[in-house]
Amino acid sequence: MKIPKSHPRFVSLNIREKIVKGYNNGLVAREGLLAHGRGEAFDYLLGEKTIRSAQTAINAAAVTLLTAKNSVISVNGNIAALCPKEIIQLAKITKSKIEVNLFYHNEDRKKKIVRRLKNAGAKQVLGTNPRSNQKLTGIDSARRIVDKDGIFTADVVLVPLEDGDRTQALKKAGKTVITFDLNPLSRTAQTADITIVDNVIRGMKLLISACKKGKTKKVNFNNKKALASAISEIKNNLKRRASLA
Ligand code: PTJ
Repeated sequence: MKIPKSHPRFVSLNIREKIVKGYNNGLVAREGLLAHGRGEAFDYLLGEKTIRSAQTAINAAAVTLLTAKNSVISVNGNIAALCPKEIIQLAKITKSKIEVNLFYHNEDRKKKIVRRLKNAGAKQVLGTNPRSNQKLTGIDSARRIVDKDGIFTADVVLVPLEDGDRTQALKKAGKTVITFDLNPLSRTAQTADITIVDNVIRGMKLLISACKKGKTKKVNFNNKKALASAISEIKNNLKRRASLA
């Protein structure tokens, strides 16, 4: 559907169209549509803007990625549909590997995601060679299968829009976990080392800009505090609306 520019919800509806197109092209799981809706609701409550604590998290994530020994960007269907070009750009700047890892396991969808990433400029995409399979412990879903040259041996993993179980499994395996999650209350948000409470559509571009600055000096970052700020932001937005109602 072509959204008229004059529509007051033009930006949000356009992002939604990207997910719907991704679903129609076989990249996004049906459940990915629901996950997106949940994200939309939280984005609405956050005021559909990058809040200050998210920018602080982005700066911390940039330093962490730039100083990692072996960083990996994990890609699922939603991310492949929303920001494939940004994934490639970020991987190049931070010398990260790219690995496709799906929650709703489906080989055909995986192939389509790999093709999408390669069309967007990726040279190598891990997670497709069964001979490289390794299992993460402490997780039952298909997501426990990871690439021995990728997530399995990574020190830093960027897992945008992740489920809580795998974030916990990655933490147990000793990885530093960075995530994008619009829901500051989710288990992933609460478990990761650095949670960027922002829409990936906005946040990924800002993360690329922060990485381009090339700063490698560790920044003081406390994830619990950043999450508390995000929750306060939501509370204040609601209070403001409630007082006008
Ligand atoms: O492609 P697959 O099979 O790997 O499946 C991907 C999904 C996203 C369906 C799967 O990982 C899943 O079910 O995720 P959850 O548990 O629903 O978590 C997704 C989280 O991402 C939720 O907390 C949403 O609020 C959040 N979210 C959704 N859209 C965005 C987002 N966060 C940032 N930016 C978004 N655009």
